[in-house]
Amino acid sequence: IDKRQEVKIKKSLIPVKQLEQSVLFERATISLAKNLSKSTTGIIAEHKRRSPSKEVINHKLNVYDVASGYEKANVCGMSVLTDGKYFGGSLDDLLIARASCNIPLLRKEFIIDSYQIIEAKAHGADAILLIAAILTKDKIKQYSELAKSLNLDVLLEVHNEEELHKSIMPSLDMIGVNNRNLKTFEVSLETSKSLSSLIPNDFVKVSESGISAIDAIKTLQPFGYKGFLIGENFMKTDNPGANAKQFIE
Ligand code: IGP
Repeated sequence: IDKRQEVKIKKSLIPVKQLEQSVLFERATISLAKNLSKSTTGIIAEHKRRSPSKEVINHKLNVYDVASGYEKANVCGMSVLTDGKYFGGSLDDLLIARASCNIPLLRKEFIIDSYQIIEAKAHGADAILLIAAILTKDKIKQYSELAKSLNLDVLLEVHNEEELHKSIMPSLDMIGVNNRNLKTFEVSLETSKSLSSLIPNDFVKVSESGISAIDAIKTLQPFGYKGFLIGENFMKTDNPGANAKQFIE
């Protein structure tokens, strides 16, 4: 090999037919939305190494330990960042999480193509995230209906009233309000509070980001929130599972 020559290995996509024939594609999924609606604490615990707002959250832990720790803590589900560019995650993380626990897994990704939904199922996901800020109403409908046909739950993420109004449709299971402003990265629980009454009761309400204390959950529950998506607060510690457990007991 000529060392001066930079060799770029492009990861080739697995054909859809092959994904559909994988063992995990046949797996019976577990409903994250149902788990949340039955729970009193409703924690969705995230695996996140880094983020655009924080270069190092945790680069030391392996996904196996994090996933089994979360399962032991009795969380309702786990969110696995598969985006590499901004969050340092991968589809391998999702596969390893699947092999490590039996709780519902959410594929946390910027979904902009139906391929990623089939890919999610074939890598062991139980639920997908759709982000209203980057999708048209038609795409939200198309992707959520595809997910439902594969028995995947859909969490639709909004930041404001406009995104919420364009998105409400029967093919969604959960509506998540992201407390983090995508432009400034600032977090405010007021976002969850102010949008709560606009979310119809047939969806499981989830509050996302910036939750760092049980008090925040207690504050948001009266607004109808059943799910709480927590990443950094757990991941910045050496033992995310043990930390999550403190939120539950
Ligand atoms: C978790 P936090 O502040 O607890 O680490 O946030 C989760 O809400 C956040 O990672 C997130 C996210 C997203 C990441 C919410 N929506 C969309 C990537 C893409």
